[in-house]
Amino acid sequence: MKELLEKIRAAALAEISDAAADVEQTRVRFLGKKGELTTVLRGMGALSPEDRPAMGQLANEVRTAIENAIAERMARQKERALAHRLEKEKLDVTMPGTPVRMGHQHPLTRVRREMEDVFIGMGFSIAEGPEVEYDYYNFQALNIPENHPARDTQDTFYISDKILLRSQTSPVQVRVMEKQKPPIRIISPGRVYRSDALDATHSPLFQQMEGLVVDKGITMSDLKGTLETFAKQMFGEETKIRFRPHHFPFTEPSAEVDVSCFACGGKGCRVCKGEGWIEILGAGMVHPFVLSNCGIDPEVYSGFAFGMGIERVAMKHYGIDDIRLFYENDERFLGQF
Ligand code: 2NM
Repeated sequence: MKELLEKIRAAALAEISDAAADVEQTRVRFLGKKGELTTVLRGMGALSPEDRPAMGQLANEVRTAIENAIAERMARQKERALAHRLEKEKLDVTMPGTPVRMGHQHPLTRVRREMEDVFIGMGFSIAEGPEVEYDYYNFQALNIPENHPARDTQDTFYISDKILLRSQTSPVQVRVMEKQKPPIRIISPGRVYRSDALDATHSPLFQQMEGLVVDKGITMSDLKGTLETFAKQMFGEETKIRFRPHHFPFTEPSAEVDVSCFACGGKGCRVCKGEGWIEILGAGMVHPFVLSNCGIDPEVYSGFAFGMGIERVAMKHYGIDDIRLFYENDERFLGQF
């Protein structure tokens, strides 16, 4: 029996140190219920009482040796598996990242926000309204009845007889005047529509920013001061403004407003086409009819209004000579801003 136990020990240890062998199978083969060592231990009862203690001790030694060898091998296996995993999952946190292509604001958005900031600085709030409008708000309330010639210069897209795409953002201001008692101090930036053929300076969709101030005692000098402050902040402290008489149905008196060319300072250059001045605005004192159409008493209140195209400001600002570039979404163009 001694030889048998030693043989079992040698066989088991050999198998455990064989890297190709499965230790679980080894454990079952020697220590399992029907394992070789277990079978020998079961046979102990047949030994004489004198031999039993020594054999029992040896058998226990063999068992412990096999168990320890298995435990050691399993621990080594676990260690190796961990080392392998760590190697595989190695992460160099100092490696430079994959560059992310960042987008940026559209040049028109940038210019619009810049314009908004100047007016917000003067105490204006931003008002918005629907792009699909009633004929009433877009024309009639603004003193442009049916068959008025201004309907031709502001020809737009009709949804029905009474509903159209707004040709200006003034309907927003009419809506504000209807709802809000003066003092009113708002700008209304947004998209407007005209059925113009697309060319370098015309687009059937463009953006406007209009402004409106209504209160007691508002005069033309408030209008001039406001626009001069805007022009200086937007185009530079040296900028001058110039009013030329004009006609709009919704203002009286009305004016077209030029700013001195910020490219040449007024001497005349390519940007201002040799004029020294650039036309960017229309403005005037809100017509008394418009005020009363909106429920504001023109005997008590007066107001000024102005409007300008955002594309035009952006084109002059960046030296862009074709409005279509803003709407073609060509990255070669947009990427330059
Ligand atoms: C312009 C030029 C002049 C204007 C008028 C009004 C309103 F609603 F108060 F009557 N809003 N905007 C106005 C005046 C717009 O755009 C060239």
